[in-house]
Amino acid sequence: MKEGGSILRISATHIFSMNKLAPLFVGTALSSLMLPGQAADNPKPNGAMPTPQQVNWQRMEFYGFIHFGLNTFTGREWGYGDENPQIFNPTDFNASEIVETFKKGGMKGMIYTAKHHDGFCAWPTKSTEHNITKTPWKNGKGDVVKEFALACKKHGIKFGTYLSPWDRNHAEYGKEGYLKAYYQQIRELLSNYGPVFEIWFDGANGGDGYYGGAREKRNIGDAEKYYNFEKIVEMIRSIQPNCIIWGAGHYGDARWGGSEKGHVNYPHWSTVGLNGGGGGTGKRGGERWVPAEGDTTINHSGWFWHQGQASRVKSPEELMQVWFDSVGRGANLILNVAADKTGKLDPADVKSLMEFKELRDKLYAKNFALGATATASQTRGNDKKFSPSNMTDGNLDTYWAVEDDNLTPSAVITLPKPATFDVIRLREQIRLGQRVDSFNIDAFIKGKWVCIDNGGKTIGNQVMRRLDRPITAQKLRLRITGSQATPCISEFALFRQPAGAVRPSIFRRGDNLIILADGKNKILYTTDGSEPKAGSPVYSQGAKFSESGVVKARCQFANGKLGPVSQAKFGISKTGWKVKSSTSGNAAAAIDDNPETSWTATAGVPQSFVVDMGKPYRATSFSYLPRQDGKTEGMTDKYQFEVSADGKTWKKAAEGEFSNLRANPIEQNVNLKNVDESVRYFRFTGTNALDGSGASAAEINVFGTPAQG
Ligand code: FUL
Ligand code: CA
Repeated sequence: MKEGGSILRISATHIFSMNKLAPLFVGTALSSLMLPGQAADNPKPNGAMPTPQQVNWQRMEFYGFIHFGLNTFTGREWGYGDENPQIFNPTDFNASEIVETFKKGGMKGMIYTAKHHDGFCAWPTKSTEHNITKTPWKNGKGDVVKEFALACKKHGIKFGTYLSPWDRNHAEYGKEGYLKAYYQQIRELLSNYGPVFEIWFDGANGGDGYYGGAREKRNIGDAEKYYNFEKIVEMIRSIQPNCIIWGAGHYGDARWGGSEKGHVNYPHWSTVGLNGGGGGTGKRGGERWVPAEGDTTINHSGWFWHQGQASRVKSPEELMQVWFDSVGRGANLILNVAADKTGKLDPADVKSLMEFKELRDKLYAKNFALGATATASQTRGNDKKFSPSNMTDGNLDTYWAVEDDNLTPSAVITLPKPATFDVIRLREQIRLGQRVDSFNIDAFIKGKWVCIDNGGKTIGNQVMRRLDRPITAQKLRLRITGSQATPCISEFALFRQPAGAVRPSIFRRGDNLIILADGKNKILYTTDGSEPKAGSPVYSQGAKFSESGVVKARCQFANGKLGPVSQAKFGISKTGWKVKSSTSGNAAAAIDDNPETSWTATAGVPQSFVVDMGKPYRATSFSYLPRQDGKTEGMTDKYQFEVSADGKTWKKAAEGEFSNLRANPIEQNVNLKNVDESVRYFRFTGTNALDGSGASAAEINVFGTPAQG
């Protein structure tokens, strides 16, 4: 790829000379040259192309995910498969209410986890006993899938389903027998609940599980072969040809965005190669059209609902960043909002979802380029059908095109009146494939062209480019600087981001509490979990906070009004902590408050370290942050946590599995059991680690209160 600055210089001179020498490029002159009845052919499709179903799906942009099942009641992210269905008994589940909330949040559909890795089927399946009929909920007569499907129909959004291939409950998992059950589950879900817009085949296959009591590790080898996705896809097509198949190895219609943060990479391609998935970037010129979906949850605590997660909800501004990094790069975004044990969404999540919607509504309130007139360096066959004004007509089906051998055309749009904007959105006509490699945007400011974006790479389904600051102009120029085949551009739109809410950022260094806002307004804060209000303590530099708990803060503006609340959860301050011993590795790195440094033990498990917290606490929970450097070696996925008052006699306070670290290496919170006395020492042990290495930890936190007396 060329360096941005040189693209800028070359193209600027090119355009200047073009303006002087070639008055024919003016649009009105063009149309007067057109001969009646002259019609140019459509450009030939380029490489891999989407199916009509994929085009419709890519235009959905945004839909919801809901994780709700046995894990909701155990607090786990991955159930082992031995959970008793009797624990599933939501007291206030109302599918219609949930779907209505999703719809109000701007979601065009929702995907429900009909079966997660624990194997529990939330509908009365005939394929396994481990299902909803064995629960006390509605006396075993309920059907969560049906209720969601009906609610989606009622509220006019699309229904989709997640059906985990990995099944930690099924006795035959890994063998032929399981497949029969699994295919039946797919058939039931696609035959009995109306149209399913998307079916999700999760790629996680963790190995060990209950498996009908065997409690062992099962290796399925090549997942694509074992599940026989080729056959599965054939079956799905025969039942619901419009269903988008997510995952499914080489046979699916849509792919993972590459992280569970919802982000996809830029440049970004909807195409992938014959042999690879394509991950978050896709493959330029790839042979298959398999667009990406960015997936993430609205809450930092995970996919399922967890006790106390209200303090870990993502702010609307964080979600906006996710939006630009997924939808804004041409992928779809699926956002999870989990239901709790009562069957309701968490009010904190819902609040953020609605504020996120408000921010998007404000962003999209006006497309300043709509109805702009346009001229171009070339128009295909001088045919009006391919006019550059197709980019500003609000119709995604019409597009501007040039001759086949022209890979670097440019077009100028003139807005109805000058506008101030800071987001530029472009789209290619993806029905003809994805073509553009790079582009620049200029604005005509004070009598000359100024490049306002020289970093444009792919366009594809869509790209949203955010400017560092708003620009006011009436004339804009799009310069395509590289393309695989003649570009076909269907949209050139301009928006203005809503003014950002002043929401403080909260940190802690040692014992020092640091709360930053815009530097102009007063910051009110609390450390007891309550909402700061008029009269709450005013933050000033030097404030200390050494306990564990939730700090909340908001600005109070000159007119007395209160700004939006931000929050951060802290463990017990580690200033008085010391590593007492470790089996290997530098354990101090796991208690240095720095997520970028990690304790990494030498190969082999178990590996452990002991910390002296300096004084006794009533410890209630601890958290484990896996290594954050993008590597998975040594991530501790099975652990033990012991506590001691004197560093000599130990008591096990927790043990278990950290699930899903590979795809989603977020902080893991674990409640401690049997801890009613003072805890001064803890021992963290990694009993199993990913990828055959020794254990590791980027950070361990402990939550609790100083012991009394
Ligand atoms: C992952 C799963 O393992 C998680 O539990 C979750 O369902 C997420 C959407 O996909 O791979
Ligand atoms: Ca660290």
